[in-house]
Amino acid sequence: MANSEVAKILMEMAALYEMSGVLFKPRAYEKAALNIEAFGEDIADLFKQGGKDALKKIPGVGEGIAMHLAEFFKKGHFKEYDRLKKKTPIDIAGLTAIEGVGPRMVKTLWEKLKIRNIEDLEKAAKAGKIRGLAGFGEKSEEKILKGIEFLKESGGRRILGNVLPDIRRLEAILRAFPEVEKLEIAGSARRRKETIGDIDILVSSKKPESVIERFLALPMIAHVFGKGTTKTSVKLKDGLDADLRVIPQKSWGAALNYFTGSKDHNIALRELAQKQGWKLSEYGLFKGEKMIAGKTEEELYKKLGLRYIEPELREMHGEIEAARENKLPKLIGYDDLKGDLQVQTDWTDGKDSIEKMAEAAIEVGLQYIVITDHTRSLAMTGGADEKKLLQQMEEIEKINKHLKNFRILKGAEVNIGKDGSLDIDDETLAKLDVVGAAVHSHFNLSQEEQTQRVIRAMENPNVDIIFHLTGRIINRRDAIHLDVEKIIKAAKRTGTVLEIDAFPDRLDIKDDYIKKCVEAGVKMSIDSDAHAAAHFSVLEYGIAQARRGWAEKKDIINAWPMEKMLGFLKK
Ligand code: DGT
Ligand code: CA
Ligand code: CA
Ligand code: ZN
Repeated sequence: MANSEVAKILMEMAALYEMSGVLFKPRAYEKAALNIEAFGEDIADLFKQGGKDALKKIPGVGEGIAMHLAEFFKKGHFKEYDRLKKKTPIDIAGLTAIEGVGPRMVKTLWEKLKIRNIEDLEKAAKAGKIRGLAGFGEKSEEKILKGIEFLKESGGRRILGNVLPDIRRLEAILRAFPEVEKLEIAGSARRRKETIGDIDILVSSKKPESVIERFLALPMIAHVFGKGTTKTSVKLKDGLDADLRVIPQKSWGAALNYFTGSKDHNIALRELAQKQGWKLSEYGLFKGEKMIAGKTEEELYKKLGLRYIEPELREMHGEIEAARENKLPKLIGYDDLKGDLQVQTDWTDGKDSIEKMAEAAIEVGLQYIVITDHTRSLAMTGGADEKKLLQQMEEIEKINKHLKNFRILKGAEVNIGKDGSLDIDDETLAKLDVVGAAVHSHFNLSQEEQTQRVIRAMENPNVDIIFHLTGRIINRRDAIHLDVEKIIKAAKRTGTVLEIDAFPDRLDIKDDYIKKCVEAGVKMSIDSDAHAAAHFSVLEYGIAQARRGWAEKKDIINAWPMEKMLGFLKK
């Protein structure tokens, strides 16, 4: 049971008390919840070691709350919570997850319309019952329906690439506050996970209360869940939750490390500290009362006998051992790509011309791109047949004549049929510089059939790369069933490259598979899958994914100069 989960339950109790009209308790529970969430030790452990009295060491936790928590840790539930839920059987967490819905609104909805959960609310809104309530109108009714729709689509977690630009805008605004000394976006966003549950903003300042006041006055704040003197939790207007924590500068490194996570990585570090008889918390590394490290993350790792571990690696995939033995990878950098091997144009379903895509690629600092329009069997995209491909090759040669220090290479995204056959003849494929092949249909075959199908495509001597191997779309479509071990072996045997598709909702292949490729010596590419000039910016997410999979420059063929990249491909 994580501290954050315990905090959530106490937060819910605060809201339940609020609805029953109880005085004082809502604030007290809210305060305890915030302190528990920010507490340096796992409070379930704390209870195991010191019992109920140990829990009272947590600020804001008195006899009453400690008693409830003790009961909770022993039995998995507790009477007071059960009683409140029975009296007010409302899914507060669910309802407040909807954009624009806060506890006060939940209270009104319950009192006036007996709305208990998202389904009730959706029904009432569709029946036009919300607009009649005091303080609501047709607009708020519409907004609630939109919020519910969105929630259903995303399952609550947001795709990093869809929100990171907004997060960066918010970051820039906060950095400009005069009281802010240091600022970093921590949590899963700093680890560059595919999806994030919320944003964790860490600030160091001598005036925490002013920082919080300014933050809460920003126009993008939709709702305030809780507010303390050094911490606040809010919902932003775009539906994302954000936690802001303000700490003194001397604890910067320890706090940044703690709030970056992952939680399991934190726990492993804390255990390393304990083995030395030290104590690690978000305030620092302590020997008795004395702080011995924690002003910077680098210092903290060093003191614990470790090399510095990049945030993308902090997932307990072996990084602690590797850091101790100085065997961490030298991760591919965010500026290391020289080319892009999957680019669509207006010859098929892309938006922009070949020239325009080349100009945009030059703009972001690339030296080469491969044009890889879809092929014949994807008729809805205007997929190319042999004739159209040959025409495009001529066109590319013409454009290349006008370009300096940049090359457009000829390629295609060939479709893999149900049996692993390709929809373009070998003679034409042999004329292309780079051939990518991909699955775009028959997603439901058995693992055996699916694996054989892809391996057959790899065995074609013209196929250089498998694009977006598993076909998954995050939050929308599951991966096809593949025996990835077999695929990696076949890739090694045939010299086929596996792509990391950088589109934020693909990121296919995922980090675990990337790590397996690295270990097996299978090479990969990081491609934008751009369908418009603006899309080259997504390469960043593909690089992040590669880093999460421990990839170095040597593992990624388009981090190499063009000649070396071409030299690696099948002859
Ligand atoms: P998310 O938001 O679900 O995408 O994932 P995170 O990793 O951002 O998790 P979050 O926002 O709940 O907490 C931010 C960091 O704070 C987390 O990565 C590690 C740290 N943290 C939170 N709760 C606990 C806890 O109970 N124990 C420990 N050791 N660390 C925690
Ligand atoms: Ca988070
Ligand atoms: Ca958080
Ligand atoms: Zn495709």
